[in-house]
Amino acid sequence: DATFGWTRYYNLAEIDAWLDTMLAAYPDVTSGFVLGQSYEGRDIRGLLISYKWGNPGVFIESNIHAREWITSATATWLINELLTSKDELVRELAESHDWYIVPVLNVDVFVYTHETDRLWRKTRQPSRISDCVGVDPNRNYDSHWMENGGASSNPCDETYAGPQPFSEPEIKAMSDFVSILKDKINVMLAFHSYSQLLLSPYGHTAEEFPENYADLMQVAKAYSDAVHQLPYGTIYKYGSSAGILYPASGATNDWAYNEQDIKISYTIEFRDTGNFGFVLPAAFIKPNAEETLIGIMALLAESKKLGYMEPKYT
Ligand code: 0X9
Ligand code: ZN
Repeated sequence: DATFGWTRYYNLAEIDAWLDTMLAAYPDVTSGFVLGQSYEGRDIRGLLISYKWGNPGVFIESNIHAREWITSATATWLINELLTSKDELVRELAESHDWYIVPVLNVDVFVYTHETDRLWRKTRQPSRISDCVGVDPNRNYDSHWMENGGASSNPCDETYAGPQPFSEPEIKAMSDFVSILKDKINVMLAFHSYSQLLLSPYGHTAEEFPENYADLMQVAKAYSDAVHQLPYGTIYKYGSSAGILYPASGATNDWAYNEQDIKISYTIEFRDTGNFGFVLPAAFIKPNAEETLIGIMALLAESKKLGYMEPKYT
C-alpha cells in the first residue's frame, strides 16, 4: 500500500519517502537532519520536531540493531502522533519538547535485513583480521569500551566491539552529532527489541551504579506503571543494564550518560518476551507504539518533576 498505516513493516525507501512527506506537510515545526553517511554511503537521516525554541530535548535512537524492526515502526508512529494527534495530552507532549528522532541508524543493515538476511545483527563493514563481517554497533561507543567482558574482541562474535571505538561510521556519526547538541538534550532513549525492559546505566558493571540511580529507577517505574495500566497490561521490568540483563559495554545510553552528560538515559527493549522475538508480527506495531507513547509521556513527566528537564545552559 502507498499510505503509511503501520499495518506492515516498511523498508528504508518507504521510510525515507514518508519522512519527506512529513517534512513537506509540517515545514514550520520539522527539520530534516543527516547524522552522516553509512559504510555503504547512505544518508543516516533524522527528524527534528520543535514547536518552540528552548524546549528540553529528547533524542530517540532507533534501529542501531537493524533486525529489530519494531523500533523504526514505533519511532515513525511516534513522529506521526507528535505531528498529527489532536489529543490534548499528546499535543502538550509534542509541543513542550524538542524531538530529535533517528528512525533508522543502521541504514545499510536495515536494507540487508529486508533483502538478504532477516536476522543479521551487526554492521556490514568487513574486518581486516577475519573473514567474519561486521561489528556490534551497540558495543562500539567510546565509553568503557571492551571493559569487563561486556563485549567481544573476536570479529566472528555477535557482540564484537570493533577494532577500536567508533570504528563504525554510523556510530561515529551519532557521536559527532550528539556531541555538538548535547547541551540541548535532556533525555536519550535507545530503542531495541526484545524483552520488555527499561535499562539504565551502567552496562559495563553491575558492581557500581550511577549517582542518580534512584531517580533513574523512579522515572523507569513511572514508565512501567503507565504502560501496565493500559488495557493490554504489558509488563516492563526495569533496572541497570548490567544489573538485570548482562554486561554490555560501549552501548548508546551508557555513552550518552557517561560522556555526554545526558542524565536521563535508557535502553528500551520493546515487545515481546520471546514468543516471536525479533520477528514480531506487524499486528503488534500499533499496540507496542501506543504503549511506548504513554510510557514516554510518564517518563518525561517524572523526569520533569525531578528537575531534569530544565535547560542545561542559558
Ligand atoms: O545487547 C544489546 O545490545 C541490547 N539487547 S539486544 O537484544 N537489543 O541486542 C541490550 C543492551 C543493554 N545494555 C546496555 N545498554 N549497556
Ligand atoms: Zn538491540
